[in-house]
Amino acid sequence: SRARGPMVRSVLEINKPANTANGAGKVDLAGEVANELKYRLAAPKADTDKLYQSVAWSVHNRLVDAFDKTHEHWNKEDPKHVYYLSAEFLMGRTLTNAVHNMGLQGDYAEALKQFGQTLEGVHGAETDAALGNGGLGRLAACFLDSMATLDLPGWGYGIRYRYGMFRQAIKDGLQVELPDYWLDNGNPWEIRRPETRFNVGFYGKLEGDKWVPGEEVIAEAYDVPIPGYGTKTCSNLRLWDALPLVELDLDAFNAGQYEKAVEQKRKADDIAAVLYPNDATEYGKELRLKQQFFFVSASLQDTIARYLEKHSDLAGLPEKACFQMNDTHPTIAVAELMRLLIDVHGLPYDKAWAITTKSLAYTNHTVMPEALEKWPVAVMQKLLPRHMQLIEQINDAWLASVKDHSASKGAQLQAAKKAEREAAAAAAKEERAKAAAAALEAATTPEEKAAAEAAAKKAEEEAEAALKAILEEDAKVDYVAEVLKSYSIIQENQWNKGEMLVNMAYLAVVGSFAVNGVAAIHSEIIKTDIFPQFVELTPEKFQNKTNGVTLRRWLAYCNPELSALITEALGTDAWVKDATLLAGLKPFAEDAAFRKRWRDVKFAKKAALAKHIKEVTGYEVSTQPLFDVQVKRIHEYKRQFMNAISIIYRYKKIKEMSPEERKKVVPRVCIFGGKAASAYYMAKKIVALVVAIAAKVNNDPEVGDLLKVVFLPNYNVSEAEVIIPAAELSQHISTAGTEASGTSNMKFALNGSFIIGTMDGANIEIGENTGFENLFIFGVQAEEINRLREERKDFKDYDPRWTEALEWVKAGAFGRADYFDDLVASVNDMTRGNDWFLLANDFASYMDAQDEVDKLYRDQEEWTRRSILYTAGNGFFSSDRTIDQYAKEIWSVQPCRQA
Ligand code: NBY
Repeated sequence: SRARGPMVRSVLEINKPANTANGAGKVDLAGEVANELKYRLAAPKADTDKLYQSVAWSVHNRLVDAFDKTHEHWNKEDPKHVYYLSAEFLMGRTLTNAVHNMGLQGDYAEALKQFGQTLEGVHGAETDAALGNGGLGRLAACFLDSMATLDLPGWGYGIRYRYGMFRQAIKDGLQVELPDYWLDNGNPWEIRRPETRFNVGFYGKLEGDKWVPGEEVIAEAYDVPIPGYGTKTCSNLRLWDALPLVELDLDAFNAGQYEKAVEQKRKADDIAAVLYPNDATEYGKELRLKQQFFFVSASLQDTIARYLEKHSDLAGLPEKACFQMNDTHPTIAVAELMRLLIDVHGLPYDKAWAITTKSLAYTNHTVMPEALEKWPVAVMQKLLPRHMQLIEQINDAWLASVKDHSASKGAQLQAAKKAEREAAAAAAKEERAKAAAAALEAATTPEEKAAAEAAAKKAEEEAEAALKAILEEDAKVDYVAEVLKSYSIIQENQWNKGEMLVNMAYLAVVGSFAVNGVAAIHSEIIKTDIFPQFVELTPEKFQNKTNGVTLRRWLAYCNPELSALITEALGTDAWVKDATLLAGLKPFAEDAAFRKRWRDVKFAKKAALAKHIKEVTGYEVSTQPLFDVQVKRIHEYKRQFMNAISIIYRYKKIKEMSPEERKKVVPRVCIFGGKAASAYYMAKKIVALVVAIAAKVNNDPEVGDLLKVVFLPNYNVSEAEVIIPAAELSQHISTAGTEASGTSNMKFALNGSFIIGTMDGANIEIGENTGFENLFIFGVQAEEINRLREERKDFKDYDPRWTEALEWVKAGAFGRADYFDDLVASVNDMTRGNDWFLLANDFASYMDAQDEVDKLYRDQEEWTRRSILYTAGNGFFSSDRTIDQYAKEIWSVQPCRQA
């Protein structure tokens, strides 16, 4: 846990009698905090930790009030709700956000004065709630904030993991993973609901259609109140904990079978124990499917139970509830909703299917084939036999419905193939005729002429026979069956013939009324590359909802200095709720005095980050250089390695320069952060390389402030809140077509940071909003990737800068040459690796873009002018806009606000 702060004041001085309300009917917050300190925590000393907890518990009370009023109102009005089903919610800290959203910052600041403390002072004592991996989980958290702010009746549903995302530390230059004990000091932000419990079954057998589970656990609800900004609305994130039906089997215990006595408890404990720390795949892991089914089943049972308190006919469910499935992780909901409607509530299959497909919607977050979940039928059959049976039934009905379409499409394909073969044959025939004529022409003797004629005739006969054979082979191909297969939810594993898999994305598409991608380019790619056959049938199902981020956390609260400046310039703080107002900053970009103040704020944020860097890494960095940041999960497709190689080249050049030349260098601090999945071999090597570069460069007296490299360990929401406001340049350099959207790019842009990036994900829309002339765009476009990957096998066109830097790593300039060998080979040795993500290919244009960055940074007035345009131009990326679109275009959910 965090370092303890200094002791503030003796509790005796502040422990006034606990009165809860003062004369004006206002709650006496200081008294309440003192009460929490004394009675809930029984704390003898008001140190920073204890004071944080006391304040948090006091805020908890305010949240409960707001929560109860909101739900009373919604209960009375009975509006349609959206339920955001997500295996991940990356909430970060709550105190500052809750206090500000509820407008209580002044009151709590006042209360804390009596303890000699400030809100900022206790903020750091809170542990992050890191129940997510990266962008997908954080998006879910931003969405909750916007839903509440827009007064939309909606809840999040997920799992109360006892251990969230692992804590990353660097030991001997390598990443090590430590467990995240986030619940150690209790959790003031949740309300346990022992009265809200549902049973969830697993395994067992089928007796006809009847499922007799072999194992059962209890799902128990914990509610996390979600206060909206500038509204009384306080919605809910309901997280499920897993409990055993029987905690202790006393008979077994008494018989001395101690393991067996607690077996049920251990099994239940496993379900809600850990978040899978992989942001790409967890192929085939039974416990993961167990987690998914566990929270989906509990959430659906809970919703149906609440629906039935007010309504009797489940046919009306789609008018009252919409379930948004966050990626494929909760898509077992398709089968579970069917099961609940048919097996538990006695509906016929067709009616159940109509309800299901009107209630579910699916968001896709990835095009990486390995990240589209496919569950082995064998695993599904064992863990969820009834669901497997239903999925087969769903698939059969689905395939029957596309039979006619497949027949005509198959016939078309067959005819097209035949025409293609015949056209090719005709062209070849023409070629042969020309060659034969030439041979005849060249023949001088009658013997030669005869031989030429015979050869031509033979070639002709052979070609005709070959065509006939090919056409016969083609005729044997069952095109109709091939087309039908392309629609099947159950398919053979292409890497492991014979193994059958359930394609969860296909199940989601078939079971949903809407499917969306998360940025414009991504929504197009899923239509052309991932689900083209489904688009043919129901184009209207496919939508785009470009991601957004909450401006409360990611601008107003993490950058109060910039916020104050914006509010002053615009003459209002209404931009916090209506981000389009940020456009009003544009004219200020032309105002030199304003630019100076803008720079001063950035400078202050850089100073705060420099201090943080010193505290956690020991490295001392100046606040003068350009702060260049790449923070995100470590992945080959995100290409941190390319960034690292460019830094190595920069370093090498600086060392080779004369003192005169060095004076012209634009100094940089290159900052990295991000976790590598524990089993991701290459990602871990990338972390190690960056750490090694930092160790060498930062201790090289020849380089001094011209270049510093920092790897900030344990990148998480709270780290991001310190890093993003301080960035001047941020890197979003994924291979075009691989990053679905990205959301940190939006946060950086809103905080006035430039973007160096590829034409990928939301970078493109940020370019459209900021003006592409203000971004540093490089690299190939998504449409070229397939061709280039084909050609990469004989790629030789290495930029000399690339080769020079890589040779240096290979030669051991950063130590561990053997350890880095596979990493280097992955991008630079076409026989071992194959540079799948095209680092070598894009390197030259990346370096050129970096030169442009340096050039512009030398002109601080122009740099600042454009930095202002980033903030002014990107109000579009508020998650309020995104959620408004979801509500109107997918959910059909209306605001329900208390007077
Ligand atoms: O979702 C991210 C995308 O990479 C990013 O481009 C996008 O902006 C963001 C929000 O739409 N995806 C992501 O974060 N995915 C995961 O974290 C994830 C986690 C687990 C698994 C797969 C993906 N899994 O299969 O276990």
